[in-house]
Amino acid sequence: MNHIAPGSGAGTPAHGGDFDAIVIGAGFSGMYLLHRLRDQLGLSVRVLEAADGVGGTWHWNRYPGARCDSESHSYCYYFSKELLEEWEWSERYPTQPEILRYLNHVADRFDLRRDIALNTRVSAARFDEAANLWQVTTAEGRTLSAPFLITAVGCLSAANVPKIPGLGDFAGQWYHTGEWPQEGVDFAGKRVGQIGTGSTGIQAVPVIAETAGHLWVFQRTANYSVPAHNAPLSPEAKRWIREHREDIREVMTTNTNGHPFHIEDRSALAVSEEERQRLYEQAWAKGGLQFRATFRDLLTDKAANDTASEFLRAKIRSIVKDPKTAAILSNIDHPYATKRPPIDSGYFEAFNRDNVTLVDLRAAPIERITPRGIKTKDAEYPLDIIVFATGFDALTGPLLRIDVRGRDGRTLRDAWEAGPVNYLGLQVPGFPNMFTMTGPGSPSVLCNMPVAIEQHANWIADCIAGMRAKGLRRIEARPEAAQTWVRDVNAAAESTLLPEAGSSWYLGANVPGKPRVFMPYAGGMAQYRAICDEVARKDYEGFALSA
Ligand code: N01
Repeated sequence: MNHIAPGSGAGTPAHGGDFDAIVIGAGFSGMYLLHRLRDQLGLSVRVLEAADGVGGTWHWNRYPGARCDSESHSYCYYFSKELLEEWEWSERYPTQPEILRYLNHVADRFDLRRDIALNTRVSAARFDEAANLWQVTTAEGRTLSAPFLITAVGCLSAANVPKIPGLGDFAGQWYHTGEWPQEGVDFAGKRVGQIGTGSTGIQAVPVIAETAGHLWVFQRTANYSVPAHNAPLSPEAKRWIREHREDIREVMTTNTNGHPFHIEDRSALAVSEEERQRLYEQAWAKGGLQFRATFRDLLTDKAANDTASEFLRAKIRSIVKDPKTAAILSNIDHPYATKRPPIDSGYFEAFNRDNVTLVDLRAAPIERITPRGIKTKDAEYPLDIIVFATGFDALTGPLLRIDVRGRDGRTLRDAWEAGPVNYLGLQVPGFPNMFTMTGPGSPSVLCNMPVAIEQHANWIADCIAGMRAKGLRRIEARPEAAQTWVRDVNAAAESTLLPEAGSSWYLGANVPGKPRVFMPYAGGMAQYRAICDEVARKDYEGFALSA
């Protein structure tokens, strides 16, 4: 069956387009949107997906050690009671293969595949104002149309391979973690160089080290990490999760971060030194992202944050046996959690292995890649394989690599030249009927993603349903509402320590030439949800609606 063509029996919708809605991307976002729009609103929908399978992030990120840093019972859909009841996670943090199995199960369970066109990369999308239709063009040159376009392209899906001179001459193999070959990579006995020590790199190092002949880890910015303490879920844990689903959902949907825990309502500075250390040790022993929640002011008060940062630096020094390596790993230039805090399974311990060496790029930057390996200012490292754990052109990158044109042919690249401008992270002025799922300006990456995704998909679906009920055909963010929102997004970031991490991808700092703007909304998911609900209640205040 040709999944690009309208489904049989669909007929031509009254608006003249091929479908009622086109969704770009079949990850967590696109799949839930399809279910919401098709099965609950009765719309004809086509999802266009570049990969040869569903899963988005979890299709592409197959690098060694890939697993989610959210706990499994929170990293899933909550919209369906039946789905929740029939799926059981096996470990505290789900591996990439297990998440991909889950998403494939969802695709089958809700019969989604028949409306998903795989191997279909969208290259351009243009709004035809007279027809009130988005014309969406694929890389193969086919064009489809629909009044609504929803981008569900992911926040971290445009791989960032740094332009290091000489890469084309490298005689070995190289891979980016976010575009990992499906057949895997054999590191056995190989000389491997890994560039990057973010969440991905920190997951990959201990696993690559298990089989590599030697692994050189090229570190530019040192990073904190807290142990994940992953383990299989015990029968008791599984039962507890089963019996507390509603409580878990309640916590996840009412707190600031979408995770199944609350941030403790106490200041790090209001307890004695002894008590503080006891609480940090307790959080360290528990492990995971919850470490951030030990005190309420870790992200708002530098002095409070210093106590956590110093605790974690001391942990690195106590784990890593070679004092020089420990010093480079713990020489961290930003407050804890102002970059996305990684969690790990034996990352710092890996540097105690004979076959792992840390290379300090702050002391001797990479000059070029040679046919033999990586050359820094000090030395050349002969390598068989280079792993780029160098992250992504986050949030705006996945949207801007599509040639999106709104009213009057204006490009999104133009509209966002100085950084993303939108209203609620949902719509860009000048781009009517286009919604951006978990785009910049929404909590997205600062929230447990499935929670952010369900909130956005529900809001968008309710909005479209409301429009149809009233016979409205067009919705567009007002420029003044977007300007105010951009100010609010900036103000929310400024009220935290988050902008203090100069090299953060939240700021776009990892991509040369990208505007330095704090992109996600840092005011918290609970507040954001309330704002979105209020806007809807006030007949979509800040949006222009027309028939
Ligand atoms: O990417 P990153 P990531 N030369 O941008 C370095 C999510 N995630 O893929 O900091 C040398 O964080 C760069 O150095 P610096 C999660 O949201 C989720 O690790 O720019 N080094 C940094 O060390 C995460 O935050 C899970 O100085 C260069 C690294 O590469 C996001 O994905 C798991 C360089 C990039 O770190 C991105 O994480 C994993 C250069 N030219 C990831 N360019 C889950 O659990 C870059 N670097 C769901």
